[in-house]
Amino acid sequence: MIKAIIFDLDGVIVSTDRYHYAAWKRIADREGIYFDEVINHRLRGVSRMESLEILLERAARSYTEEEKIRLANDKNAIYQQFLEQLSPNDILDDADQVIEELKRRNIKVAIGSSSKNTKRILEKIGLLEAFDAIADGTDITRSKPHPDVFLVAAERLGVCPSACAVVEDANSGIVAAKQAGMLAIAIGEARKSANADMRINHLSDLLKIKYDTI
Ligand code: B16
Ligand code: MG
Repeated sequence: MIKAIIFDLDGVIVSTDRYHYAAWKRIADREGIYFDEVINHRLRGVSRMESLEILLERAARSYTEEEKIRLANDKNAIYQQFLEQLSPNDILDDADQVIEELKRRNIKVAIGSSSKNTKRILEKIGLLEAFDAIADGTDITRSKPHPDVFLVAAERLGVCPSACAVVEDANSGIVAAKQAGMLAIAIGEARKSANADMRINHLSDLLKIKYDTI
């Protein structure tokens, strides 16, 4: 029986993915490294430093650890400038209403995001208080596809992993959910993932699932 739903943030609750892309693209252009939206797809759900390693696969030279940290910090500064524009209008797919209705039905709700900017983003879109628990990039050292962030979320909710479902837009997150022993519900891009247990088109589809029979 499913008692809790853990939501990915980037690409599920809010479209910060376009800001990640724009910020990485600026770094890549500055360094003369080829980068496009297809490569960007591989960055979904993975940590900032791992994202940088993917971007540097196309680099003509190698970078020292110090240089890598500087590039990652520069990217984050650009990304954080974009985040300033966020408002409750950026909430995707009536996520706020779906979350409230799930809570009304006694389903616990949490965020499980690889981002270290999670709380800043939730504050900007007015959802910082909406969740029963938040687990993010500041809680873990291994990002998705490792299960760690979802296991932290389950522990904070006080719900055992097998009673949790995860809603994800990235294959890395779907794999992480399965590694955590959770039900993996795919939305958006992740619907292509062979690892998903269920596929939905809209967040409101979450209200049609009979959680007490799963
Ligand atoms: P930050 P999610 C992930 O968020 C993003 O999908 C990924 O592109 C990003 O690199 C990662 O957060 C780290 O973000 O640089 O803000 O710490 O999909 O797990 O909500
Ligand atoms: Mg995501």
